Formats: sequence, structure tokens, C-alpha cells
Amino acid sequence: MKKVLFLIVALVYILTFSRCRNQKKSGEDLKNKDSSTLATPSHNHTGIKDTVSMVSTTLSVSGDVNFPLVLTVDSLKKMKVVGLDSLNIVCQSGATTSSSVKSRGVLLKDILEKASIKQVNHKDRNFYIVARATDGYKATFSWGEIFNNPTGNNTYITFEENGQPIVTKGSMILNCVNDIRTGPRHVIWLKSIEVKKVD
Ligand SMILES: Nc1nc2c(c(=O)[nH]1)N[C@H]1C(S)=C(S)[C@@H](COP(=O)(O)O)O[C@H]1N2
Ligand SMILES: [Mo]
Repeated sequence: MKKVLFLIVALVYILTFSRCRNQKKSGEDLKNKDSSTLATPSHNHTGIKDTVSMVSTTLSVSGDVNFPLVLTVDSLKKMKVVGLDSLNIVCQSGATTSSSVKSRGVLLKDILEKASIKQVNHKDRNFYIVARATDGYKATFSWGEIFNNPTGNNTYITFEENGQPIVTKGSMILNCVNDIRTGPRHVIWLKSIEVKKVD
């Protein structure tokens, strides 16, 4: 009887001990995995993480405009939609971060015309336009670039890439396709367009 009891106790002890060891091992694996991820992050020069928390489903147009707007992808689809040629996104460093992106979108110029910039007279042209993202990233344009330069016909708010709605990079992206390097004024997670006047 004593022998049986001893055997049971020994068995329970061995089982418990081996489970602890296994748990510790998987715990260590996890720890190693975490630190190796930290040590060798996947190549991402901008530090951008695809994250749904950054997505804005609306684009506000505000500042020195007669008609402030809050636009959605649906409201853009009701405007003049243009299909863009395949585009590479090239960082200021020269690295291509995305290739052969085929987008659809609306000209920023058309959106600004809809909002109507508050110009006092025809010499009142010293406005700048800020395209801002939810993470604080921004790109700037001047009135002259948009309304008196080919850039105006090459700057789009896009909402579709390769036939799919944009998801992880926001719902709308600003793209200036005639920039020498397209990365800097490629604003993902776009949330607002602000029109400001130089005093
Ligand atoms: N909102 C937001 N947009 C951004 C950035 C950013 O950090 N935040 N980085 C820019 C830079 S430096 C580059 S090169 C491109 C890279 O775009 P991609 O990751 O869509 O290819 O996004 C640009 N747009
Ligand atoms: Mo970049």
C-alpha cells in the first residue's frame, strides 16, 4: 500500500515538474522571439506600421475656404474619378518602397475648387495647402503649384489601389505623381487638407 502511494506521489511530482519545464521553455522561446524581432526589425525605413488605429475614414477640408468639407470615399466617388498609371513610391533616399501601384482617385485641385479658396481679389494667391495624416505626417503645396502649374493636374487623393479599397494605409492617400521622388508627398492615413494664407 505504502509502495503504491509512493509511486503515485512520485508520478504526480514527475508530471508537474516536466510541465513546468515545458512552460519555461516556451516562455523562453517567446522571449527570444521578441528580442530577435527588436534586434532585426523587418525592413521598413520609415518605421511605419500598418495599423488600423491610424485609419481615418473622413477627409476634412478646412481653413481659408468658403465651404469647409468633410469627405468620405463615397463622396470622392461622386466626383470626377481618374485612373492613374502604375506608380512607384520612391523614398527621398532613393529606395523604392512600393512598386507598380495602380490607383484611382480625384484631383486635389477639384476638391479645392469645390471648397472654394477665399480669395479677396485675383492678386490674393499666397496660400499654402497642408495635407495632414493621423500620425502627424504632412506634405505641403502652394496655390501656384496646384492652380498654375502641371503639378495641379498630377496631385490626387486616391482611394483605391490595384482594384481594391485602401485598407491598412488609411482610406485615402495623397499622391503627387509628378514629383521626382514620390515618397515624400505620398501621405498615407490622410485626414485633412488645410488651406492657409501667408500674411
Ligand atoms: N502618414 C504617413 N505617410 C507617409 C509616411 C509616414 O511616416 N506617415 N512616410 C513617408 C515616406 S518617408 C515614404 S518613403 C512613403 C512610403 O510609402 P509606402 O510605405 O506606402 O510605400 O510614405 C510617406 N508617407
Ligand atoms: Mo521616405
